[in-house]
Amino acid sequence: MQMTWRWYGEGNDDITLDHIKQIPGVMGAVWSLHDKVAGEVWEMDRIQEVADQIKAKGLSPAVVESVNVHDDIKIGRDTRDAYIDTYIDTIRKLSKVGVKVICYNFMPIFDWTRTDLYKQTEDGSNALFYQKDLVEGLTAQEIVDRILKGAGDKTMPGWEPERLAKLEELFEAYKHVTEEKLTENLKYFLERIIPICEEEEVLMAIHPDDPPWPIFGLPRIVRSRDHIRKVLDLVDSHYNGLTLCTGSLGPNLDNDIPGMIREFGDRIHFAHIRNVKVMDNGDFIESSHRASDGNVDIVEVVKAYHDGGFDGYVRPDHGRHLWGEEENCRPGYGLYDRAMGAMYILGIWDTLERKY
Ligand SMILES: [Mn+2]
Repeated sequence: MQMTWRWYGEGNDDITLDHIKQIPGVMGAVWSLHDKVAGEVWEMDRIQEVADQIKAKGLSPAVVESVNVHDDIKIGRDTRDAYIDTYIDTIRKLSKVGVKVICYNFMPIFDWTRTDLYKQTEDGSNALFYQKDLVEGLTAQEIVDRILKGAGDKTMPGWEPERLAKLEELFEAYKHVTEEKLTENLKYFLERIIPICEEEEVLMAIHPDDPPWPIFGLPRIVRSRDHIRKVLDLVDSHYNGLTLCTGSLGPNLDNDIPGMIREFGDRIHFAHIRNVKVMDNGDFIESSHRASDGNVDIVEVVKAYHDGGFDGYVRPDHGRHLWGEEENCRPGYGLYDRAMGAMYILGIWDTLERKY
């Protein structure tokens, strides 16, 4: 298991590469060109610049999260081929600087969705929260306004104001995109990019839908064991793989996450590990990584990876905001709780490594 840390880039993240280096066990920075919207060309000099910054600190730039997929590809419009060509161009360029894994998602319109970005908890910390009846009661526009307002001046991947300004238009375009159609469009995309990934030795790792159920009538196709099996079978290549995110799959208590880790094994190229506490009414909050603090048994998760000899990349996904850091950090991406999460994961792993 190779521990990494998501980094938003120079001047775009209060947590610097120097901070990241001091977290025990972290060997890589998970990065992206965060100013790029889906479908935009990634210039080689910009890619080189960030990869060099990361390497200069002795860290690996092997994982990129994300290269976002343009809506036209997900909708299946005629214009998709040109956007796929651009995607392929980015894969080839990333390969040149040592990128081994690209994390992406195939969620229509919305990326991760929450109702509160800084929900107060009993111990005084705060965390990302999802109130089920609120999502069911509000319009998509109201949720967008709520999230963008909560984020203040911070940009958030998946929540680009420029794109979401055209919400009505986007919903109209997705009107006829059923779960089957979205799956077909993913297959079309994968059939074109996976041969290039094989050539360039870049592993694709699709991220599950968050939360793991359809919202606002939009289809979601990566949210259970059966969905994931289907996606991996669309193109049966090692390069068509998975980012297994325990926090995204976790709010559906029917998802047997350690079971999925054992089943999907070497098709998991990137492990996102975090915990969620699910309430009786279906609401959930992001909790500390500790197994007893939430509904995801993180000890079992790490043991499943260990039993399978997992040598891929992992990161503590989100964390709570502690000790006032929410003033300066992106929602879910504070320093303290994620650093403790990394240590908790490594603590379990190191214990399993011992032969008592
Ligand atoms: Mn995740």
